[in-house]
Amino acid sequence: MKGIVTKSTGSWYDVKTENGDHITCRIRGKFRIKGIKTTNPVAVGDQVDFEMEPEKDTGVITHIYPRKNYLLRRSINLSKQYQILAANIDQVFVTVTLIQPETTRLFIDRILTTAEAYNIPAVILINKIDLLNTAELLKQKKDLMDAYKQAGYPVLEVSAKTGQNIEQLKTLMKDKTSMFTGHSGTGKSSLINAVDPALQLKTGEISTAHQQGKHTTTFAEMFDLAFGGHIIDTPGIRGFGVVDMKPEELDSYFPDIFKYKQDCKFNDCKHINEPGCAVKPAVAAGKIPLSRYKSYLQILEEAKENNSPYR
Ligand SMILES: Nc1nc2c(ncn2[C@@H]2O[C@H](COP(=O)(O)OP(=O)(O)O)[C@@H](O)[C@H]2O)c(=O)[nH]1
Ligand SMILES: [Mg+2]
Ligand SMILES: [Zn+2]
Repeated sequence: MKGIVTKSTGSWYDVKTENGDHITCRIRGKFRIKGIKTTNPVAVGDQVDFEMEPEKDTGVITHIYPRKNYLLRRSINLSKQYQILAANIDQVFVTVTLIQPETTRLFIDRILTTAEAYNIPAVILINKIDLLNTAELLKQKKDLMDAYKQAGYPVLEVSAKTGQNIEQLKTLMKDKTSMFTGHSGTGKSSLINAVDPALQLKTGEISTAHQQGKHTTTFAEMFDLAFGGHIIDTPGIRGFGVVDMKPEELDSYFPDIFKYKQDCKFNDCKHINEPGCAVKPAVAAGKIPLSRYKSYLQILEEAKENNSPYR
């Protein structure tokens, strides 16, 4: 039988069948991903085959279908091993706010490069637009929207509080598997509740920093959306996976910068001060948002120092 993994505890997996039944399954034998060591062979979002165990109501996973993408995080104790957080993600919503709290461009760009590295399409959600009541804040919102649209990302302004554009958000989410990421307090849980009130996620929790600091073993969980589609929640997990960025590949995770690379004189151009660079003139001409280029330089420095905050 075929199904999709909706929850994992490390040893047991909840598998939802095509007709909607949930079967508790375990795995038999070894599954490996080429090139990386993982502590969990099966993750939420995996498409699997399973067989029922004789005279039991539990199953055994016998096959994992190839993943179109997956998110990793470093394993809790074993530094060279990874945990697969989730697989087969259609899109990640990067929830940003201009105030309460302020989300920086650098933070957004870190998530976007990570999403690019994992091959997960990203959408920028500007939440709490009901709070933008001054000309200055409205201008900041416009600048943000313009920059990311120019960089090639879909941008939607919303308010979980007033319900503004929540229907558009539902349209984007319909029949897809989505994740939400962004600073604590930006309204991720509120937005998920706004699109599907049946989910009733807790909002306004003070902070999960304590929990995160302890590296508690948390697993992702997948929920059905009443209007069609799924949401993957990763409670207590900070950030959005890990990537070891290599300086020479970083520009490939900035699609707006990468577009110009073919015109750089040197094919290993890092777009800092090299002669014949096509990226810097494009920034100067306003074809690449300056904030994106600044983020690129900052993340490049970190990648060079090999102390990337993605770790
Ligand atoms: N004014 C306003 N407040 C919001 C909005 N969305 C969420 N909030 C509030 O922001 C706080 C954090 O929301 P929450 O959903 O818990 O954020 P999360 O940490 O990203 O899941 C809560 O007090 C929410 O009521 C919004 O669109 N407008
Ligand atoms: Mg939350
Ligand atoms: Zn260049």
